Amino acid sequence: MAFTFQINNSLIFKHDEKLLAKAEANRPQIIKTQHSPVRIVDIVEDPAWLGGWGPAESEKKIDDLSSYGCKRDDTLVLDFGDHMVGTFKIHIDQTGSPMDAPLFLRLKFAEMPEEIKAESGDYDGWLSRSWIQEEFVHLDELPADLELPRRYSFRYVELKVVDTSPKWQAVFSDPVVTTESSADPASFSPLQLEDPELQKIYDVGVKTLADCMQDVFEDGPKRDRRLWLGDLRLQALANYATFDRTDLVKRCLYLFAAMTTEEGKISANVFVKPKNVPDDTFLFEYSLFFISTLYDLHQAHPDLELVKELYPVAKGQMDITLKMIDENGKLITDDDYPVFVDWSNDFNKDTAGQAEVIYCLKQFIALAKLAGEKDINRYGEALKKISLYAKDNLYNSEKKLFVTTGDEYNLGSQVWMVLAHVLSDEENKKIMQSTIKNLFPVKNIATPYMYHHIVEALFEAGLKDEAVRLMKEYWGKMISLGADTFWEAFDPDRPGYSPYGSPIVNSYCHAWSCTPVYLIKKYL
Ligand code: RAM
Repeated sequence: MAFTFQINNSLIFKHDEKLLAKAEANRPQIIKTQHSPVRIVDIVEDPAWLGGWGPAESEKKIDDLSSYGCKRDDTLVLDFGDHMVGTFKIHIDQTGSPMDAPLFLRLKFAEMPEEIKAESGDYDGWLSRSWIQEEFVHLDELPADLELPRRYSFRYVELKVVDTSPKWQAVFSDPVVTTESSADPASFSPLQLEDPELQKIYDVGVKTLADCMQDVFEDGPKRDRRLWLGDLRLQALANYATFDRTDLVKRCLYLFAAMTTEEGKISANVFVKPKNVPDDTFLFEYSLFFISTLYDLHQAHPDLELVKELYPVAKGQMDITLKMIDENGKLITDDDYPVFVDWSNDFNKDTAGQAEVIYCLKQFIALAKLAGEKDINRYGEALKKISLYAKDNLYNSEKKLFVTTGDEYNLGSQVWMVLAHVLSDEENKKIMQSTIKNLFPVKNIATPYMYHHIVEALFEAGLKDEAVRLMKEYWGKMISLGADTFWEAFDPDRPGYSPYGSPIVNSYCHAWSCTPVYLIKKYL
């Protein structure tokens, strides 16, 4: 099983106050900016857009907003012109006869037009319906300034008058969004690329990252609005290529380091509001990516003191991982501590998991050297044994592919073995060529997270043209379907797919999809 709700509420977690204080000291300042809508739109059927619904300029004009009296069932959709993360307020008055009943109003916040069209009452997915960005409000007296207390993630706001009375109409004016982000656009100069398609992908990636940079690196500002370690690793890499807020990465690392289980296992995600709480959810490689994130930070901005400070946590996690390796060097996976790789559960992840251990163990050994680890040989020996197992037992040198349990040859295994550089550069190239021949086109993969790793493996194997092609096909297609920011889930063969049973709870600004900004800067 890759991803499902885990309930481990009998676990005891540490709360290292010293490390939590450091997390607090690195809390970023949130930059707030005010925005007004640029136009009023109608959401119309349009096959070019995701879900078949797109925005069309309305006959109603935004400058005349306060001249429209709205009665029962009237709607107005405000378009803010780009993706926003922030709070919303609007002034509401009435016109006509005296107000002889309250105003009953529904407000919907949508990242994509199709969310406006989806009826929340029809939602039947397995994630909480409380994520749907919809509010019902009664106002007994008008005029009033309606200031909603929650933060939303959206471009479009639909105001629907559920009811007034036959005697009077509601009138709206001064809608304002106050956006929130810890990313300062003035802090770096975006790359200027010759290829306009790549430029667009890069720009949308930067916007995606910025909107996920809040008090922590959130995975998605609409949902889940928290710090996931697998997402953090990619966000941090994209961050070094752009806004470069090292303090924010440090804050996130301190949070994970401070709240491991008693035995030292690192959670897949943490909550920071109203207080710091680790989630009782664990994903095998997300725990390990604490090591990667620390390693990558030190690569981007060498910080020996931080490495030494957090090394014991990295070591604790590595030791837990190495206990899952058998005497032959094979990773014995555990369904209660699933290897993630991708949301799909339709492929075996044992070999990809084995490669992820190698990938992280190499980084761990580099950190161990910096931290002056005395027992370093133990880790060197482990690396040898685990790599040897992969080469001798999992690699089919005729096919130039790695196999996994059940004699299965899948994409995840090849990609992670290449990223882990288990074989030589020359062989890596052959593996990815064989992957293209035998396992492409990519099918049934719906996470930009997995696509990121496929593209990166192509680059690492020296197949630049193929990497760029896939990046354009995948991220470029989201843009052609109307993306202002990149999505949490997208399967180009099934654009309407949601891993949750309904796209209404999908997140259309999701950090793990912002990585073209890193890939473009690093490899092109
Ligand atoms: C979802 C979120 C998150 C991801 C996990 C595994 O809940 O999208 O970003 O890391 O899955």
